[in-house]
Amino acid sequence: PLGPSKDGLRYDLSSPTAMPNAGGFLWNQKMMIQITCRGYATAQFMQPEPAKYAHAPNLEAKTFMQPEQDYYSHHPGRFVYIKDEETDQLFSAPYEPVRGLVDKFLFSAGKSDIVWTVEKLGIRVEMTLGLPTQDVVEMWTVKVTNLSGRPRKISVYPYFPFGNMSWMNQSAEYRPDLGAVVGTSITPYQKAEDYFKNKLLKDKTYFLCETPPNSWETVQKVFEGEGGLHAPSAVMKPELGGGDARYETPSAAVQYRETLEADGEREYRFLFGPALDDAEIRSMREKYLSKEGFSQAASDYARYIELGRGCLQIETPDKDLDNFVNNWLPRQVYYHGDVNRLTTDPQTRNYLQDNMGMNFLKPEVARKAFMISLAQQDLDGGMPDGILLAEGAELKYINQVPHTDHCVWLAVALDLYLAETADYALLDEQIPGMHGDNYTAFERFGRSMDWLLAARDERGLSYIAQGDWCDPMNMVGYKGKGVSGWLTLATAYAVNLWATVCEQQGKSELATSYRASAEEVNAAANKYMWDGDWFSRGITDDGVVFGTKEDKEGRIWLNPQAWSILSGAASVEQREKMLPQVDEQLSTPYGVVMFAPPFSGMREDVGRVTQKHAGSAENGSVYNHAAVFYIYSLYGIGEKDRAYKLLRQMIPGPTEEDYLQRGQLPVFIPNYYRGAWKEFPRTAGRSSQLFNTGTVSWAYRCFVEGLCGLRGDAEGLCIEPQLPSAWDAIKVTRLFRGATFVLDIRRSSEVKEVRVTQGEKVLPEARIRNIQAGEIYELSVLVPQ
Ligand code: CEZ
Repeated sequence: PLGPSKDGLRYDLSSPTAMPNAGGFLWNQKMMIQITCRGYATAQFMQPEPAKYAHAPNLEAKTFMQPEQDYYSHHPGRFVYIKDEETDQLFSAPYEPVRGLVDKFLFSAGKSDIVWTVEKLGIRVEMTLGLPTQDVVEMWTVKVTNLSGRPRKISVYPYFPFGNMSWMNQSAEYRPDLGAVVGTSITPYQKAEDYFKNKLLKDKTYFLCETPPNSWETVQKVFEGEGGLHAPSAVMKPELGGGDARYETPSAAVQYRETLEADGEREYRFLFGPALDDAEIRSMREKYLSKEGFSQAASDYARYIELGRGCLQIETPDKDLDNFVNNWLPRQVYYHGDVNRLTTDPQTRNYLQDNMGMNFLKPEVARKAFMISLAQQDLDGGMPDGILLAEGAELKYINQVPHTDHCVWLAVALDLYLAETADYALLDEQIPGMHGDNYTAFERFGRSMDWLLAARDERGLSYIAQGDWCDPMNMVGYKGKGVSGWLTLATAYAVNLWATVCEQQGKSELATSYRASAEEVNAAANKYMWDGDWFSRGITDDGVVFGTKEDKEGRIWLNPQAWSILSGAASVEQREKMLPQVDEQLSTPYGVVMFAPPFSGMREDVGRVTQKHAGSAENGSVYNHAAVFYIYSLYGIGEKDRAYKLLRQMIPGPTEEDYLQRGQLPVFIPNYYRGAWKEFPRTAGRSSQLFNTGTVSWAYRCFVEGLCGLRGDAEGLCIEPQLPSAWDAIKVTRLFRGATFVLDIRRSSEVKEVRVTQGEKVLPEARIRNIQAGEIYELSVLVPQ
């Protein structure tokens, strides 16, 4: 029921029931909308804190975006009912709320729009959702076509519920002067000072109609009546009642009564979004609500999305993979780097890693992210839990809980930034801090490494406080003693990366000293965390080592293994023991799980992670961020088959069975697929559908630097492709420092190491120096068998 469109630019799903939660998402710098194939939607906009303009019908808690978001019949969504005026038969597009069998269904996720085509009762409904590039509004086109070959009398009813806008004050009415249903509300608050903050919030929701409707209803309950959403009472009457919502749940429902010729069609345009006042609604109408306005906005938006096309095009034996890597993965990387998950205080590790992806798209954005983060460094060299991005922003949710890993990501992100850009001048930037100190970027990076090295106990192991990369591992060290095995290894890795930068900067004494420190950290990890066949995950406040053979649950964790490879703590012999254990204990058909077996209940000396449902999120799911660290580490040691297998498993498909089990289209990588493959096979593999994830910058990096083997350094581009054994050849186009590299890569028994030929000339080494921006480098590359 699904596949890419012919040009590969869209993904189509032809069943509304096979993968009910599958959908797509669109965003701009001020908003995002995720919408399912059946029409349920979750949208948010920034003002500057995230807010909604279409709500649940009950009181909602404010929270960050959740995985496995569930949908219910009254979930916010965007729907169109069609009624045959001669027979009273009814259906709805895209599929909800009527849920009737339709004759034809097509959900099509594009990079810059989402389109549905639904046919029933001889009528075709096409719905298109687009966004403008700058403003917060949904742009909807609804086209209705008579396919029945005879004249028809029908009514078309767009139904856009507003939900429970506010418990303090909410209402709605149809405004003929604006041509819109306008919902009005007051964002609830209690503290007097909040009144002044809230005054400028966009508390109105509007549904603007280009064509004036024949009738309307704004009271949700009246629209629905006793018929229920399957057959709303108001729709069963000749006209909608024209009611105003007076402290009643508001909604926009409008009616167009149409007499269609045998092949007649009608096209309607609507705008749906938030506004401060009437003037704003009026100006949105003027700006966008016309055929020209829509098509201008659509082409502008397509151009904006194109800016995120990335630096890599591949042609491999796996066409589905190519489609994902060439079209969708860079798009998701772009989303992360361009909007920072629509929060004003992204977690520091997320902010740095999301921007890390921008190195491949717009390195100047990654550079700016360093400047912004380093300016918020604590006076002791540590990093805060979140980076404040807007005036008046505050650290919220998880950012009020002390985590100890944030400095790690500075070195990791810097490593890639320098590899892509060789912009060592960044290090000389003077960065005045928000707490009054003033250092160069070089000094600030160094101080963050010193902070990591200092935040260790007498054994040389890194304190975990209330969490490390694993947010909910909050009770290993909350009493102040517990340590993280992963963070210890990550510290060694970060410090090693930093030593390389010091070396490059001609500071060899510093480099030597950081290398020595990293070695010391690795030695401590080996002394206390090596469990015979793998590295353990940590030691609790009470001195209990966990993630060991003795554990029935949480026996082996992926992160310490991955990062022991990255940090160099694991010797070749140790790796030879670890990797088969990972294969055996952690692999599933949907990727490698973060640890196993999952916890079945609270372990008070590990924490909240053990309370999550077994196999969901951090409790032993295929948590893709952890999986991708491992994949990246495997490429680092030439484990190309293991690496590729896992990388491929990160993407839904290509078999139908796999798609149905995951329930997701291959247009993004979710933060996790359910694990607990042995315990709960029925749900294993199910996608979280959450497209916010630190995974994507690393996944893209794995394709660029790992699979294609095209990594930059101070002088140029190194070429060391790592094709999986099953492949004989690939073609790659890689943009790098303004030049274009076109590579024909083949496996050959004639070479013992990578051989690069440019024109007739065999290059002395597998590396291009003195890269000229604007040049096209056509290279043939032979890799050994
Ligand atoms: O949040 C992510 C964080 O955004 O979890 C990762 C962490 O590294 C990311 O920075 C691993 O823990 O329970 C929680 O509080 C978790 O923190 C989750 O909410 C998780 C979400 O699934 C969001 O992606």
